[in-house]
Amino acid sequence: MAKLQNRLAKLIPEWRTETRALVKKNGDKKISDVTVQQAYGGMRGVKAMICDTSEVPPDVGLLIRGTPIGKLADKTPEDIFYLLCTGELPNAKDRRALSDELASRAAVPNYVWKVLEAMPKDSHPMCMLDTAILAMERESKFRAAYDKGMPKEDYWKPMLEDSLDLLGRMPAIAAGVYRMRFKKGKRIAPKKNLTWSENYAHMLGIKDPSGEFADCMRLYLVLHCDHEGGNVSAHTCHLVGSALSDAYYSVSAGLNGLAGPLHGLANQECLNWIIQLNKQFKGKPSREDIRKTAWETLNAGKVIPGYGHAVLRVSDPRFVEFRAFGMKHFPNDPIMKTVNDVYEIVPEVLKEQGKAKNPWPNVDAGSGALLYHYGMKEFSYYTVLFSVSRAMGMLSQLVVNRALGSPIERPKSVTTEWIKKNVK
Ligand code: HAX
Repeated sequence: MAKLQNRLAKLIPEWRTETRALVKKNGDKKISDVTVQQAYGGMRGVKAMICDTSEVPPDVGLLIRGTPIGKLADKTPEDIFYLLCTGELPNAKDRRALSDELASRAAVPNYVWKVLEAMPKDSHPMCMLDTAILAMERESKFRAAYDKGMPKEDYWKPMLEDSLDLLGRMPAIAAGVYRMRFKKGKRIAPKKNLTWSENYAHMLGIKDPSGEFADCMRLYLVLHCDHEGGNVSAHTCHLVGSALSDAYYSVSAGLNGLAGPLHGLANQECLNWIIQLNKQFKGKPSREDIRKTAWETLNAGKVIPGYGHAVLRVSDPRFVEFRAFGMKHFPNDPIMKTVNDVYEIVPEVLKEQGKAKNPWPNVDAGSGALLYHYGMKEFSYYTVLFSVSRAMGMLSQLVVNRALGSPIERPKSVTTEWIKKNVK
């Protein structure tokens, strides 16, 4: 094993040779057909892009470079970023080197705080995070090198530099957003010798005498890291990056997509749904109360947040891990209990209704309960935590795509008139 940069320098030529040969030999082979339903239906199931960092088999759930996410639940985010980028877990020395590397890049430029301070006080934390990332675009090493003129085969190098800079700074920015937006007092400086996730937990300033919250953050950042290439945030990031926009433009754009209620914002909405349920039934909703409330939500034309998925057709293994963590550490917490009961009832209700293709919980069904338990009660912040983790997936995908020389993405659209004329 070796330092991330050196390991990639060794692997990338091999990947290039392999993919070139694959395309040369099989370039005209078909991997997908597209139906009218798919063209109007959000391209579900259309195989039209490559993502090597992770995949989501519908009946299994997330695999990071082939390893089920459940088997990685005891790892650190540094392990995961190294794995996403290279396909290999680092040894202890290289994990530490990556931790140190990220820590050495953690200083946030002062103008970022000024930009955030100038924003309206009720700005959404996601808007603050995305604005902060975009504001730093002037620092892009990729853009600087591109402007100077660099050969295409070197694109991945400054992209990796930007990725490490951005990842290094994200915990401090995200924690700063938390403390500023929710009036938690002054920003907290990072500590030397803490890992990336430990420092994030530390800078948030949540009381954590046992270190359990820091462990919850580690798990949170590991589980949300990536979810193949076609989800809204990953695909947006990839699309923007394909125009050779740098990591700041691309990740900010991707996170704007994560901020949508059908995507990353669902965790905020999901916990809200659970809390309203508990409030309405004095902290102890019965199975019948849950069933009735689920039907009321559906009959009001709303979705039940945290359930259903565009790709998955099983309980999300990330939900399984969050639930296991909650049940291990605080099984009697009333919110956790309700999350658990909802898990037993809502899939039945969705099956009875018969619309959702997947009645099972997704990642957002339980994650908020953990944060709430540790005293982080600002729901609108939850997608920021998700973002810090998902940046690992987006950035590793950008690095790999630059390494493989992925072209600008430009699918063909057709008009409804074209469909009418051409489809019998
Ligand atoms: N509650 C009620 N109805 C649901 C539903 C849910 N949880 N999930 C799907 N449906 C409905 C859809 O709205 C759709 O209804 P219409 O035909 O009236 O439009 C129908 O079932 C078929 O949808 P689908 O094919 O099963 O699901 P989609 O691929 O279209 O959508 C979504 C996938 C995740 C957007 C959807 O399941 C949903 O809205 N879930 C609730 C929101 C949520 O939890 N989002 C987070 C997903 C995970 C994620 O990306 N996190 O970041």
